[in-house]
This record gives sequence, C-alpha cells and structure tokens, in this order.
Amino acid sequence: MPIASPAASVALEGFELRVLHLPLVSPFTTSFGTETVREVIVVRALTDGGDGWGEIVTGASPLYSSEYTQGAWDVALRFLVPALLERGTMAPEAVAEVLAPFVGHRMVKAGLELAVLDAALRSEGRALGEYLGSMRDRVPSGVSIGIQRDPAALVDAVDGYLAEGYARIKIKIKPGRDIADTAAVREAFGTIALQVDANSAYTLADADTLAELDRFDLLLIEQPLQEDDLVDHATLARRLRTPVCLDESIVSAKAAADALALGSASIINIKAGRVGGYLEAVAIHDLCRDAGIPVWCGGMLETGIGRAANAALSALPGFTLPGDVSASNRFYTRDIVTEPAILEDGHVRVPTGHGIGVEIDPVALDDFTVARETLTR
Ligand code: NPG
Repeated sequence: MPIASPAASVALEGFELRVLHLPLVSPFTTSFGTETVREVIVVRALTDGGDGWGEIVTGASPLYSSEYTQGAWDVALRFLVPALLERGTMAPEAVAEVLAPFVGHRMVKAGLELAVLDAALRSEGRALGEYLGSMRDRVPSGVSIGIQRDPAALVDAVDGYLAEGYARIKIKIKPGRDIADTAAVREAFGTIALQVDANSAYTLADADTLAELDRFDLLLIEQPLQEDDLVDHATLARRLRTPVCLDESIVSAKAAADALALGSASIINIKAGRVGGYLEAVAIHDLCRDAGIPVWCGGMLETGIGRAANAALSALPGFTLPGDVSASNRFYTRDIVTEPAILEDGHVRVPTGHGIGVEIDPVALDDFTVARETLTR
C-alpha cells in the first residue's frame, strides 16, 4: 500500500556531507573485489525542525554499480544539494521529484531523501517504520558471507554465523568458486536456508554450470548475469529450477515491472540505495506484492543509519524472505550510532524511536570522518 499519511514539510537550511572510513571486522570478498574498509558518505540535513540523517551507500570504486564515492560527492555538492536548497521548503515525498531532472545517481538521491525524511519524521514524532507501513516489530536476520580462502574456510565461517543464530545464509559465488563451495556448505549443514549471490559474474554461456546448483535446493540465485541482461536472465530462469532473484538490475519500480513482465526473476532484492530511496523501495514492494512476487531487503554494509532504516523497510508485509539485515557487529566493531543493531534470537529489532529511530554517536562519527563539506542556503 502506498504511504498512508505523508510526512510534514521542512525548511531546508543546509546539508553536511562526510566521507567516513569504517574498518571491517574481516575482509569482505565478492566476485568484484575485496573490501577491508567501508567507505561511505553520511548526510546530515539541517532543517527548521531539527537535523535528519541519511547514508549514501556508494563505495570507493564503481565495481558494484557505476556509482562511487568521489562521483557521488561531486554530484551531490554540485547539483543535487543546491537543487534541494533552492526549493527550500518541502515534504520528503517531494525530494525525488526535485532531483528527477538529474539522471541516475540513485544512491545519492536515496541518501539525501532519507536525511530529509528523518528530519521531517523526527519533527513530527513519528517512526520511519510506522510511516513506511511496517507490520512487525522485529525481522529475521540473514547474513551475507564473502568468498573465503577455500570451501573448508567457508564452512568454518558459516558455522560461526549459524552459532550466532542467523536465520539464513547467503554465500558469494563466482566462476570457479561456485559448485564446490555450495556443496561444502550444504553437506556440512543439511537443510539450512541457503542462497547464493553471483554479483553479475556469469554469462548465459555458463548456464550448464549454474544448472548444477539446482541440486542444492537453494532459496534463490541472486544476479547471475549483468545488470542490463534482463532478456538473458529470462532465458536462464526458464532453464533453472533454482529461482532467479535480481539485485543490480532492479534500479527502479519501472525496472522491476519490466523484469517481472519478461520473466527475468521470480524474487526481487530491494535496496533503497540502488533504487533511489525508501519511497521507491516501497513502490517496488507494493508492485511485487500485487504480483505475488516475494521480496527481501538487500544490504550495502550500512552504518547504523541505513541499518535502522533497512530494518524498518524489512518489516513491510511483502518482505517474506529474510534480508541481509544483519547485526552491526557482523561488519563493524564500532558503529556511528549509540544503539547498533544486535541479533536477538535470529532477529533484528525494528527501531521505534522518532525518524530512523537511532541516535548518532558524535565522537564515533568524528573519529571515522575523513572529509567533510557543508552547503547552506
Ligand atoms: O549485509 O550489508 C550486508 C551485505 C550484503 O552482500 C551484501 N551486499 O552484492 O548485495 C551485495 C553486497 C554489496 C555490498 C554490494 C556492498 C555492494 C556494496
């Protein structure tokens, strides 16, 4: 269902942007590379109703998508923030429309929109979850595990996360690190909820290999082919018994509708950053729900800001599969919020405080900041 009751308008007085470097507890390897530090941009909207916080989930390099930190920084300060400040007073629902003339840069738009939304909801004393249409007070928590040294090391890693209580395991795969890794996990742990993520590492020529995954009864295979391969994904989906789920390809509600019409996916991963914001994310949720397509919330190694918002989004009724909404300590020893997400009985709680429902730890924020810029009206 669309947002039941719109948020208040706020007068925008300025935006502070910071680049943060957060060390990861262990290296995170995907088919596109290894990260040891999460580089992220934190947004603070300065408004007449108080501050609001958002997060731009671009990484240091354009490897997952075309967006990356320095590009995001430039487009935000040169075009997007000035456009918002020029408009002055607005409801959060108008942010996307003000930014629509600027092509792409969805992660930047999402971070700016979240900051304005947080400020507006805090000023009204409303929680983001309630605003978005959350139906649950906690959500099952899945964990995403990077490619390890070898299958034995992967089994050890999975063992540790299962012991912590994670409700679902996702492993990263790439050509040459797929069948044996998946077989090792399935053999070691039996019928656990298991899925794989290829991050676009294959082509249709790999269909025979990917079909070998069918014997492992996976929940899904995520984004096997390139971002713009909707037709090839449809061809592959007809060939596989494992459900195909799209991540990188789903950049908007329109892209989701196209993918469903073509039969490119039977499950969709929703990430607010990738689609341009939490409101577009709700629109995708709604259209998938109407079509009977399960969705789940993806993760981008968010700080406590995005992690809180993702928990709220994941509590919408169409999120019927566990998301990559893990505890903060899955990635970080120290977060930038005072109450980082924790795992309780395999679940993460949906914050109930005003706005995103978590408070910033100003000392941690300063400690991780490597660049900072403020634009005011
Ligand atoms: O739990 O936040 C998390 C990480 C989930 O695997 C995860 N994210 O491809 O979905 C992905 C991957 C990712 C992370 C992609 C960071 C890009 C940047």
